[in-house]
Amino acid sequence: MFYDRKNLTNEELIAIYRRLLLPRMIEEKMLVLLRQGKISKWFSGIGQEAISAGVTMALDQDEWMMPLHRNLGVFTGRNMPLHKLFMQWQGNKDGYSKARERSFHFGSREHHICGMISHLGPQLAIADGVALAHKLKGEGKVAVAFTGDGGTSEGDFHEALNVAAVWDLPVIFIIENNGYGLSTPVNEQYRCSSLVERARGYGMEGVQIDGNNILSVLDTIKGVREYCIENQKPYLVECMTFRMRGHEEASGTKYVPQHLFEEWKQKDPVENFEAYLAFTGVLSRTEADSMKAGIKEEIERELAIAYNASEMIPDQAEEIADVYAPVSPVENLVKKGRFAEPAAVYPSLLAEGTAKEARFIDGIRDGLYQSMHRHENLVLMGQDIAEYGGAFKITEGFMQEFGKSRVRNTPLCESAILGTALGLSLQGFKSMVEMQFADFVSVGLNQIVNNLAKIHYRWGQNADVVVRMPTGGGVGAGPFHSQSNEAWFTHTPGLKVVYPSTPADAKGLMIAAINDPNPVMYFEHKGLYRSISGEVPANYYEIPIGKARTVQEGDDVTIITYGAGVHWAMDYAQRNPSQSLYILDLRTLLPLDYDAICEAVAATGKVLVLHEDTLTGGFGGEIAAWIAEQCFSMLDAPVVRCASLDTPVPFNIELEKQFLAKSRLDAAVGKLLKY
Ligand SMILES: Cc1ncc(C[n+]2csc(CCOP(=O)(O)OP(=O)(O)O)c2C)c(N)n1
Repeated sequence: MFYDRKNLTNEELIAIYRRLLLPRMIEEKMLVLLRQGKISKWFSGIGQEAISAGVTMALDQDEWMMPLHRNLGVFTGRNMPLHKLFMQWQGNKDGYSKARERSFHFGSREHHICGMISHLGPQLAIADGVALAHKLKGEGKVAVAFTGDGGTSEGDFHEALNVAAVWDLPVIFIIENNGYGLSTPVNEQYRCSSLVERARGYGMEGVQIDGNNILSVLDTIKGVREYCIENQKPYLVECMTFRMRGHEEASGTKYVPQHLFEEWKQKDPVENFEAYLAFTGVLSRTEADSMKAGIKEEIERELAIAYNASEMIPDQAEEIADVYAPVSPVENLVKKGRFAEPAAVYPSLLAEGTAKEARFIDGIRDGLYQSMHRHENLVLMGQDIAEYGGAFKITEGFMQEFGKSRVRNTPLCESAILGTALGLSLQGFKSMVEMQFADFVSVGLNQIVNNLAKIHYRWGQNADVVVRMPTGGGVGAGPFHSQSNEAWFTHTPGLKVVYPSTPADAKGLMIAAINDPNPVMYFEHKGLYRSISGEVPANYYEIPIGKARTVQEGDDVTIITYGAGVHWAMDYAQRNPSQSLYILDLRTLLPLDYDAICEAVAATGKVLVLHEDTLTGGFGGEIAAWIAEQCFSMLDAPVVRCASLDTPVPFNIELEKQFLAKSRLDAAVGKLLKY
């Protein structure tokens, strides 16, 4: 192997060797512990260490890295205390994830490492978000994301590289091409002759290098980093390497021809560099041996600390509390009074004082608008939201006022933009991602339910992201522009789900959602945008997340509902003045206002749960179950659900009427009244 030391001093070369050697020696020890059953799983990077070690050394310590399961050298390169890493792998509470995550699936803000989720590809777009934050702040920094060759077949790879190219983001994408994705060889993964060829297709530069040569990796990444910062562009680096062990230790290597092991053994990154240092007289074999002895001792010492880690005593309250980031006291200030900040502080789009006839859409717009004034670090992202103002014109005029860097048209790639939002959050930004229609969230679902939702519980990082979800039917828009999909998210711990039904709530919940440091799914019923109006204060105020609203009190039947259902219930009450109805608007579905539900049940003892979503698995089932469990003694009748038909949403307006829960509301209330 040819090494070009350029102007590296002997001391620097020795330091590089130590960086390369340390992960190798830790791994060798871990493999022993694995056999002894002291750790449960191990993804080996033996043979690939030069990549992690070289890339990490080429960066500043405060530049974010998004490593994967074979990148131990990233973690050691950032000087993470070994005993804490060992505790992590042993599943001790004092590890980096409080024993909630395995192997390398964790991060550390202190070390600017963002942990992977098992799905691999989602790591890439997070780097886009971090790089966007650097760009917006005018900082000369890069973000780095890793992928294997297998991971390049994921849509997330394509989306992340495309966004980085289109937005001119300083991101270095590293492909570790080790010939296999688990057992599948690269010729069954892609048809291009080399993966770096793809760079040209995205409009970015790329280079293929020997990933086993530590000096090549270090020198290349140093140069690429300068290029990315100077030109404000991304760069693709394909590092050719080989995985000397199985995908993980239990899966074996039978599928790899023996001759490949023999060939790549000759290219071992550690042994070759050691030989080079000995040959050039930089570090003799004896000196190398004494360095190894020192590292061995350090590993044993740190392991001894890890073995002394405190015993796991599960604490349910702590587990539940850590699912969400605490809402900071500053954000709570505005909750003290509904109208805490006068409009003069944060300008409003509404008329001076209180707009009497603001539409639902005006409430959403004003909440967003004032939040843009309140939070200079708030970035809006979505398809066609800039010049065009969004499919429903919610952000019309925003780009002109707040600039294109904060009101961003995105390529058509929901997953990458949600990942970008998480990356922004790592850098202290807030973001709002607009789904053009709630239906399209399905192609970004993974980032929401696995990354944004779980990250705080997994390693304490919050995802300060609001996802706007224009939802619902009633206008003959067919199966893919009409769905009610809130139940996809209420089932996911870590998310908050809000669903306003009035213009004033739309504004106050938008402000609350943006102030909240957690991921909030903000459902807005499209049918309400321009069909309902009401009083909306021009002040900057929050409607607290998790608080329901009693629409009206009554004695005969309670209707618990949200969104369009609130208006169906009010319409029913108007048509049936002789009946005394209690109507509860939940406003937030996650977390639920159980006290308000209890009060509403107690008022009548007859409960109807109404929603536009389909019946089976709809959120109404959860509410009904909770009432049955907790309020049984208050009930005079079974809890009845009124929901839409268990079919996709049909296009024809008559079919859709039949589909919607509204068409069965009268019968459902009638059924309850008979008890
Ligand atoms: C979305 C998804 N599908 C499947 C898997 C299972 N899986 C884990 S690693 C892996 C192979 C990854 O190959 P590559 O990206 O080349 O990385 P390597 O493991 O070779 O370093 C597979 C299929 C997964 N983790 N995520």
